[in-house]
Amino acid sequence: MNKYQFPEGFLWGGATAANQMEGGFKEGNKGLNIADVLPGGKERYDILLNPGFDFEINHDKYTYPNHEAIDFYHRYKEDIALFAEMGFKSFRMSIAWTRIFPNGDELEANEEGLAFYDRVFDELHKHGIEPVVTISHYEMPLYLVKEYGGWRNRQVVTFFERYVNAIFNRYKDKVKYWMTFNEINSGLVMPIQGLGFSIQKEEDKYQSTFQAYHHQFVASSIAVKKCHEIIPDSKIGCMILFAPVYAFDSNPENVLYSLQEEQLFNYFCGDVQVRGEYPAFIKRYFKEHNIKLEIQDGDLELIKEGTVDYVGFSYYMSRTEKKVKSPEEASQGNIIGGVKNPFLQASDWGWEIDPVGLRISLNKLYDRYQIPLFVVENGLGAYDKVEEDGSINDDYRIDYLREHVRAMGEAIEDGVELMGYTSWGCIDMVSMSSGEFSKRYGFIYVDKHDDGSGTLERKKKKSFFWYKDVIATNGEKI
Ligand code: BGP
Repeated sequence: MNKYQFPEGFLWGGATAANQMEGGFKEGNKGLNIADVLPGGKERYDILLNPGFDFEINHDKYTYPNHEAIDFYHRYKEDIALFAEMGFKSFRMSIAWTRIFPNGDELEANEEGLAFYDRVFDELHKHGIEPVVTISHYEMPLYLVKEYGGWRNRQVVTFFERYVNAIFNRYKDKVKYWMTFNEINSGLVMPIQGLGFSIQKEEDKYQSTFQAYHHQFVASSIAVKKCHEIIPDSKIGCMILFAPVYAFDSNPENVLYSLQEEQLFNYFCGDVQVRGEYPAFIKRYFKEHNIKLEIQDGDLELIKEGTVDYVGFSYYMSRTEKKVKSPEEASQGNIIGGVKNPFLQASDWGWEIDPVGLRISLNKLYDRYQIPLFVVENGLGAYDKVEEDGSINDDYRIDYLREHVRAMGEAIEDGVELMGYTSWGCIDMVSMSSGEFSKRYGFIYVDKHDDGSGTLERKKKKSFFWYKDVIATNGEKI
């Protein structure tokens, strides 16, 4: 068995998002955000993928698991101590924009929100853990969604600039690793979370989507430039949902279709954020979909100047494509679609498990961009069982993670420059796509259930001890 050589200083750790773990949804003057109005359970998935959501809370019909989540807001010390016990070198988290600017368009930042993250960063540093912070992780202020139409509206760029100014200035001595928008390309299929709006009936979805993207690219470049100015020793990356696209077979039509899907979904946003310009292939797409971007003077220069230092990406699955497919062939749970891959097994939620796909992704991304990569999400959502003696024997999760760590080791051998690995959901929390607690990813079990019951007590799973060894040996013992 190969022993892998992970670089010295490799950022092993875990990843989370404020809206899925903090709870305290109205504490410390926090305003409501998109995640606060998304219901728990299977309905959430339909809402995310279909047009016409009204962004209202309806307690008669739904539950809202993100409101309390796993209460990291009050329990962060205990949780960070557990991460430290596993030996985390880094911890990926996000700042909830609405803790800092409750509505989003205020002129002054909310001191209570700023102070909360000071406490969290201080606690991480006390344990020698480097924070890796996502600036916007599916938690746009609800007020900006309702009053301004989300990222469709150019004014939001100004509000975002105010937000990044506030956090860069406040945390310049505490946070050196940043990322702009979580899974920025996901807005192509889930505009609610990524772009802050739901497509309306009469709306031209292509025009709105890509105009909103243009605003986000401008905002991302502003953030990158400001980050470099205010925190010169920082690194700021983009964050892409990467699912490599395979052609179902060698029919050239299917190969071409897969290439086009890969360009649009996997590369479009990264090309703008890493290379600093709109890629050639998108011009034809814009023409065919009658998309005419409003670009202000100076935007393209700004995009050219504000390119990222590294590519952060999430990796859960690959995607297999065919130009013409019947409903029976469709993959069951893959968010981005595609057809079933006969060589792969799927998770309980239908996500196809493909560790080799991670090695392929790392090679593809590095070949294309030649800047450092960072796997900032990867993991297995599964049902866990607490045994009578209190143990949780999640060997399936260990198997999954081991194969993905191997794939990274191989990619490093292939020559890929990889900064770190923060596996998703290092502690159980609310699922993004289904709003369930029962879709668990953690090394740490949280006693909280889909019906809202549970003590919130934390327990170490078997994978906790496995990951501790992986980190202690810098990936040699997996
Ligand atoms: C990514 C998101 C995360 C997340 C993860 C797992 O797409 O960035 O927020 O939760 O996927 O997805 P889920 O929670 O739906 O299983």
